[in-house]
Amino acid sequence: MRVLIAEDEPVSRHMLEAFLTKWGYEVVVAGDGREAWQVLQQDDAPKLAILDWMMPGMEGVQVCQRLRERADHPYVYVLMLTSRDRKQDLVEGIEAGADDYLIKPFDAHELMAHLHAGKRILDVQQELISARDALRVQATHDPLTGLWNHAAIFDILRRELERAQRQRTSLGVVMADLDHFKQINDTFGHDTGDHVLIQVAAFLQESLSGSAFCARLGGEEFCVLVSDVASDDELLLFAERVRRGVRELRFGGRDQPRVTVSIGAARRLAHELTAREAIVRADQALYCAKRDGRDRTQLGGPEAMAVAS
Ligand code: GH3
Ligand code: MG
Ligand code: MG
Ligand code: MG
Repeated sequence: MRVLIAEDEPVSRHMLEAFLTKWGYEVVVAGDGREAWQVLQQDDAPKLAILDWMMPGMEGVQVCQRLRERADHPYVYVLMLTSRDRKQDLVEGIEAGADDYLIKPFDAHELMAHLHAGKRILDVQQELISARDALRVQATHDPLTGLWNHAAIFDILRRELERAQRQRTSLGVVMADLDHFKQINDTFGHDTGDHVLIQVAAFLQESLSGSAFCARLGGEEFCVLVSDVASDDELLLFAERVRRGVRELRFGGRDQPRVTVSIGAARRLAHELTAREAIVRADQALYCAKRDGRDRTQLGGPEAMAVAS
């Protein structure tokens, strides 16, 4: 674990550094408050800081105050060192956001115990953050394929539409539904069906450029959002690449299943459609692709009725 030591007094600083290094901590040293603040602003800054109260330039309390004013940064646990033992000073330190304090001079065991307490709190906090991140992933991703889920892709769609509007670009909405998928389950079993869904999802993800998002809407239906699509032809080209790619996928096994996909795609020009309208338009095109024989791409929209198969 990395620990910042900010102490202007050289003897005290060296002593702290020697103890912490001996106890297995990785130490970052600052000779005054400004230097400490610079270290704490870096990416991957230490999460535990020992700050001397009295330092030239910027005092430990001020560093602490600045730390607590920042939003969206990992929490830094602050152990304040002070030689002032007046009650009012300690209150001021804690009010500034210090988590703990030690009054100088202190002995090594005391310091060690306080560091352990800090580390314990940081560990608990890390567990909470990991649990929160895991919940966030669960809430926004499909567990089988790892793609975005239905709710998440609608949020992304709204965000991307706003961005497209600002930048006056257009956005492509691609709906893809596997053909006769029920037969795959019926013929090869549900596990093979799952395997096919996972492989199709992986293929979709591979086909995407950096500015595309892919979701499993449910069952055997997928949605891809493609940002900055210059023309209907470009969108059709992308959709066709997906359709042909799915057709060529091989899933292993002796009587290996083959699968095709029907695609409906719509391009949303700036100011033209709401999120719902863009989805409906792509969905209607998908319906037409199914109706007209499956394994084909249909472009939706009043002006574009291109079809490929
Ligand atoms: P169409 O070409 O008209 O789309 O026919 P289809 O058989 O693909 O469509 P239908 O809606 O009749 O059936 C979809 C099937 O997808 C039925 C359901 O059992 C299967 N399915 C849905 N979710 C899963 C899943 O998570 N795993 C597996 N293995 N199958 C699933
Ligand atoms: Mg000092
Ligand atoms: Mg289907
Ligand atoms: Mg379906």
